[in-house]
Amino acid sequence: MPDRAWLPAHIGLGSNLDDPPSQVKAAIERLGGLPDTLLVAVSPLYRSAPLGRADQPFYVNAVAALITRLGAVDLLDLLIGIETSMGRVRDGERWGPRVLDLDLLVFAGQELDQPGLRVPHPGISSRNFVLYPLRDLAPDLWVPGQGRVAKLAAACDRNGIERIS
Ligand code: A4P
Ligand code: MG
Repeated sequence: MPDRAWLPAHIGLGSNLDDPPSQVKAAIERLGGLPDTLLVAVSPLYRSAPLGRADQPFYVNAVAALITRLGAVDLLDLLIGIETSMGRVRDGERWGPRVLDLDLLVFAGQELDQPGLRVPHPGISSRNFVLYPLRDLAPDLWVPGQGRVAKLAAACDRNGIERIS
């Protein structure tokens, strides 16, 4: 059987508990250790106002670019494993505070909509904390069904975000 192809994937990282910059940096190291996967690039870190409940700390966000021979489902399973191993507790609250959130933003130009996995990640086009770091890495990336990253980033709200590294 031929080897599986290496495919590009972009991962969004977010944290707003327990020293968020350290959480994001530790998660980036874990991404670099995933099987059948190479970490290609990491964006600067951004500090961003919370989307969702306002009475939670600001977030630190970043984006990592990978190439991988894993499929999207296996990759997401491993991302959820990293979240859990780094102490993420799921209490059922959507958009609540978390030590680490890893979102599979874009995967090899694919559009997937299945239980537990939607790609591109549904929130991309309205979120500056995703689009700004993604633009730093891949301004020409095409987000299926939404458009080119640089154009999406230019169109989204500039408030509540600053680059911190
Ligand atoms: N899931 C489906 N598709 C994906 C995908 N492409 N990537 C499923 C990751 N997960 C995906 O996620 C719920 C379920 O989504 C998972 O079981 C997975 O199978 P979750 O992480 O448990 O819950 P959540 O993160 O609270 O919900 P959701 O809707 O994914 O929220 P988001 O979109 O991740 O937003 N404000 C700032 N400033 N910065 C942030 O990073 N993040 C959030 C969470 C809210 N506010 C924020 C930030
Ligand atoms: Mg999430």
